[in-house]
Amino acid sequence: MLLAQLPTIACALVATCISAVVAQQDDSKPEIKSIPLRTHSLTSPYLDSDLQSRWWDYGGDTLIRADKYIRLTADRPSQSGWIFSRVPLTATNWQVEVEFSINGQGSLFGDGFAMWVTKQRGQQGDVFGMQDKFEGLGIFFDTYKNNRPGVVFPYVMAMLGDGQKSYDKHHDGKANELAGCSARGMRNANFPTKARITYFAEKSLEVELMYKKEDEWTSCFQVSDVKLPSVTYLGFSGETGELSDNHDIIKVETKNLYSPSGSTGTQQKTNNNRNKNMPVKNKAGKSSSGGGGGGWGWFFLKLVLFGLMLVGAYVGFTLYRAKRRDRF
Ligand SMILES: [Ca+2]
Repeated sequence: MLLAQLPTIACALVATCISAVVAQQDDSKPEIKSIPLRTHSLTSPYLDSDLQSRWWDYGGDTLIRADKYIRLTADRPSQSGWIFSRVPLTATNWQVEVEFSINGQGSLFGDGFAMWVTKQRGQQGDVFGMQDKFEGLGIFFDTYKNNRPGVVFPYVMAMLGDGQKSYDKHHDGKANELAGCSARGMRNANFPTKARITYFAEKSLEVELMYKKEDEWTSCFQVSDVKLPSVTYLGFSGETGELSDNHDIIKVETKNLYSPSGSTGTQQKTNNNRNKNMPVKNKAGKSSSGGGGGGWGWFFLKLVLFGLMLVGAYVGFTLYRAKRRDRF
């Protein structure tokens, strides 16, 4: 009886496995998962009982009000403050979501604040409070238009520093701009303003902003082939000149991004093997995955073969038993 059903069972098994393989292959966009990075996040009350932070250093005019904000600059002239992570950002791919507030009394105001993912940390200077000729990524939330005709301010822009290039302050960074967008309404908004920065190593950098209304994200820009130094710290800084504003960081949520199948690169990096598991975009624009290729497809193929082997063994055994029975 069971012997008669065997072909049906075998077919069902094979069909199930094949459909599983097909389903896996159809899923071309890899699923991205995330793990919060406590070491690079900031949330009220920001400080521990010793008025210190285990994971962050801060300096200059930065003032922390435990129930409210990290104030990089107050609404006073010639202020400059910063806060930087103590340990390097070890995720290969990451996302930083920062809630901030730029607010003040004046109808003329400036200069703005910056987010940094740089080799340097906490070195004061005149690029939104940090030193020029940095190495890595600077994202500038520029509220004062020095000289950029035809561009609406506030303006958000990214610059990749190589340790040599200068930030062109007199033209609001135009000379070395990677990408940027205008964000009118970002200052003195009556809801939480946010920025979300997503980086896939050597693949893409995206900046999204929330400044038009609450819970509405606007894409500022997305650029490809961005490569950051292997050791970087996450930081924020702000600066005022003759004109001023409060530049407040309210909350920072940093996540390590990874793909469970391993196709987007996972886990942590060390200085040397940072991108070992990354699909690297080659010049032809195709992705090639280093090692561990085919994963699920192979697994199901092996499963099918194993299933067929079991079915074969069972058929053989049943035939053998039937023959033995015939003999007696
Ligand atoms: Ca400016």
